[in-house]
Amino acid sequence: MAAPIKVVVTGAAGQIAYSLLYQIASGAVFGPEQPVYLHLLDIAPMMGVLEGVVMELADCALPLLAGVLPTANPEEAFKDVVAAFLVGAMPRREGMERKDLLAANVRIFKEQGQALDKVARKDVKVLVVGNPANTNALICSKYAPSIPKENFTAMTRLDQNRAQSQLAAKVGVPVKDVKRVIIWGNHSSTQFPDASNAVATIGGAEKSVAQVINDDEYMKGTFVTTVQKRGAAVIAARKMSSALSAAKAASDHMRDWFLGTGDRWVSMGVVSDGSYGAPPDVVFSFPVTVSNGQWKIVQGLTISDFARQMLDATGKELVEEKQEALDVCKD
Ligand code: NAX
Repeated sequence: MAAPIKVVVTGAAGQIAYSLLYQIASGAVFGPEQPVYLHLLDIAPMMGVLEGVVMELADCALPLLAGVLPTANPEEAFKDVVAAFLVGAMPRREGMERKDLLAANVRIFKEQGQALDKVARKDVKVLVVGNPANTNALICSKYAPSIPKENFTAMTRLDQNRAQSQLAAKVGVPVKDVKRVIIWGNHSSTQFPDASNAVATIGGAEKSVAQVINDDEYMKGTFVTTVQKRGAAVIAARKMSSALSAAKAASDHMRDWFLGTGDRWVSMGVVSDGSYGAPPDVVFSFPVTVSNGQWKIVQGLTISDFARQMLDATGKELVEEKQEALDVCKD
């Protein structure tokens, strides 16, 4: 069996981590042959709760779990990790807008960027889940200049999974049979869930989802708004934000980044190079493929006038968020 790898989860006493830790420690992310040593970071007042999580992990008797380090010290938490799940942040509550969260959370990611820069491996792969995820990932990267910016990503996989599931239900096929759904832009209500390239396997043949559904109003209207507002719908129903599905999406994202996608497209927030007219130097969600641990933006897709408007709107929001975040960091 391989030597254990060190993996950090921040916000380890929180609700997403409660589902995520089991997935990592049971082999769902790094594979069934890869032991993991878990570093669990949370804030000092949560150390008692975190102790309970550590007890439960022990009680799971997981063969791949080589050890656990609970800590409130970012430098201890980030030391020598190959993968970082940055989940810890203040969650959005019912009726709260993302902008309210930005100031509070951006400071956390500035500090964590600085700590990563100091003690993490230079090849660490960082996934930011804590909101506003795209802008937090950008700030984290900016404060960790010794780590390549390609190593900082933000999670839009939950949005992709939500979109895929909506289309599968609409077309009437299992979710695994829907492919090439794209989330563009920000993980926020301006995100653009784009089904124009999506295909579904129906009766053994791949068909265009747009042609099968044949309802432009659904594709540009109901589908888009349902995915954009799904997080708010879960909060309204559960009185808490998405956790089980968020943890699953984080696992999917990191697994695909480490183990590759083949020719499957997945959506990831990555530092924009200006592809598809997106603003450069913001963390923008694109369709990517991954091989040998490196993601690559899928190129050559046609952008309709409708898509152009949607991409521009979400890009504009990211540029504004970036400016707000940089102003907060100056204080
Ligand atoms: P919880 O409030 O249950 O847990 C957050 C944990 O983070 C708490 O234990 C808290 O003490 C800890 N924390 C706060 N500051 C910290 C710091 N400086 N260092 C380490 N830990 C710290 O929230 P949860 O439901 O787990 O959500 C976590 C984050 O994920 C939130 O920001 C939430 O908005 C975000 N989400 C992002 C999603 C995405 O698709 N990108 C979807 C789900 C979720 O809404």
